[in-house]
Amino acid sequence: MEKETTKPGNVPVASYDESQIQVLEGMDAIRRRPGMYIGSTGSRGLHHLVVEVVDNSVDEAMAGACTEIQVSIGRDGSVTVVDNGRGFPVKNHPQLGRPAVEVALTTLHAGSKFNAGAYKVSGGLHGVGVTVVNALSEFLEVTVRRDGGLYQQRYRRGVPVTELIRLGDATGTGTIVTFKPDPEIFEETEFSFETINQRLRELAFLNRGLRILLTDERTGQQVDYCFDGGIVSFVQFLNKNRDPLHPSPVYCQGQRDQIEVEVAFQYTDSYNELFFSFANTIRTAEGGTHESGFKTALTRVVNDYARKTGLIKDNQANLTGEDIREGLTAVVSIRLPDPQFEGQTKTKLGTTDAMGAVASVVGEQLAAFLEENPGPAKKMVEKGVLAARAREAARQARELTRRKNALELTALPGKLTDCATRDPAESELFLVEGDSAGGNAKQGRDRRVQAILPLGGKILNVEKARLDKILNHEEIRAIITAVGTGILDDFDLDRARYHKVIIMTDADVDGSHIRTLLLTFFYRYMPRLIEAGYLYIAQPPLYLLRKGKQGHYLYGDGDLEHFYLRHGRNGWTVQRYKGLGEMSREQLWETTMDPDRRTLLKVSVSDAIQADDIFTVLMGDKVEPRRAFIQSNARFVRNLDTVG
Ligand code: 0RA
Repeated sequence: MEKETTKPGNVPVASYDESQIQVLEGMDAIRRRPGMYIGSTGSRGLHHLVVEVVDNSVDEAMAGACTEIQVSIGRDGSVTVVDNGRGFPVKNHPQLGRPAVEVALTTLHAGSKFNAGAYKVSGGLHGVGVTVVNALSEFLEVTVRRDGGLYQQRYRRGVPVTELIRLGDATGTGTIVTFKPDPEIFEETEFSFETINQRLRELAFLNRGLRILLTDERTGQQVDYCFDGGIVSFVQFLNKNRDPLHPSPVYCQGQRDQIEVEVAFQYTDSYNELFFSFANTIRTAEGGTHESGFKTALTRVVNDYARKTGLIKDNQANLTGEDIREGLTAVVSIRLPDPQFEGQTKTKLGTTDAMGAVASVVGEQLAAFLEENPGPAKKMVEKGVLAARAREAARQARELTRRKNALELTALPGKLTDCATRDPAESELFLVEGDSAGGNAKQGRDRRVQAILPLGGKILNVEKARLDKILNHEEIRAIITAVGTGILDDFDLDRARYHKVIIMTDADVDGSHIRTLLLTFFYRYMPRLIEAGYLYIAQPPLYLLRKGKQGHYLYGDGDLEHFYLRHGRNGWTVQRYKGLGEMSREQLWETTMDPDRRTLLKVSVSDAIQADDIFTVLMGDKVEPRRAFIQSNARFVRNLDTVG
């Protein structure tokens, strides 16, 4: 890099040619290693570009300078983001002699904002800024209304192809960015309405009163968000398929030093905890200090209240945090300058002061709320007391699920036919529907690396049961012991006995029901097993076609039609497999179990809210949403985001 001369009286030395060379080099660096800046060049990285651009507009909203953001997905594969913020500055950068907007879009770490101290999304977690979007776009066009004019500039793969042109006069301020991700860089260039929609909805909840519109010009689909209730609306939205224990969410809000704190929560009759936390609107999936601050304050204040009112007696132990959070849906959102992110995925807030700030705001305001609202207060405490009782009952059952020493190896379920190897990395556990299919699988398997656990009886619906009942259920206990990791807080991925746990059920209604029950169980009790990529769904064939010595398996629903179109019906006989039990052990091996020939779907949960919705609706108490959901049940596995 050329050094700038900053001695007083000196004219900046960088000529246009020089800075252009630097831009070319900078863009080239980003394009050569895109993964370093956006994580991946698949669908995730592609959508990351949209987030980067929108975050700049959200920063304007957080600065109080923007009230509306419009996003549209174009038919040509582009995305346009329009805001009514202050607009990118257009005046020449004092040292570089180029328009500030051009500098911001062509220089890494130019820091799109020069105003220190403001709460920022951009430059936060992702932090790569709009320069990276520019570099990775076939074209990008920025249009600015500012200083009484309308300005525009175009770039190709990050390099300016026009000057910043003043198109004419304009009133007001704002920015429009249109970009088209470069197919030379991205393997996947098709935007998902749902993915963008989810993030924009979340942003609208987190920025009370900010209007966010999304239009998909490919389909005409459109949404328009503006939540005057902010995160209170967020909690109500999360609870839309649950039954709340008190009419409206509790809301606490305040500021301690530089940290703004907002918390909203509401109890429901479910047994799950649903918790979302954010720092500067960035989702902190791994939690952190703000989450700890909330949990500590909640536990302390609820226990204090319960003692004071006699709901727990002097000789009784305090409720634990886990007890108190049963059925809790909560959103914690804080804003702070310069947040520190830690953890494996950099989604854990590390800023120490956030703990005290949240604990102080919640401690003070929740205590007041409980005093003033004895009805809801009693419901919250009673829920915790019931959870505590269930926990006590569960304790013994739970001990059984721990596998810490060799002795407990003998406690492996009797129905498990284990594999020979003791190396989890190459071990696979098949959870097989039905004893007869289990028998075939046992005989057909590769006994060195494949273990079989047949599931005979009914699988319990974990969505409708407390922990003690779940842990007393034979099939579930067998699964927990076989997998070896433990569950919930006892979960330890390092104890996994298999790095592939494969659900193998019939391709019929019962089979899909059992699969859903199992997925629900894993999602609620071993979510990190899913995150680790250890959970799979086997794909048994639906049809066997035969003609003389030829045989052909078909796996998809539409495949039969497709096959006939290609080969004609002539002489082929069709056998439809209704269940795994109808296949011989050789057939089961060659179609579904043989690592060299099978297809497995890996289960992944890309969106926690959507996954929660699916399980609450499918497995919960409310009938009407379930009926509506099942009508579009074909989308189920796709919604779970299973990938091949
Ligand atoms: C730099 C400084 C200022 C605003 C922006 C950039 C800005 C960037 C984007 C990107 C999309 N929308 C945007 N809106 C604003 C602040 C300028 C001032 O203080 O007036």
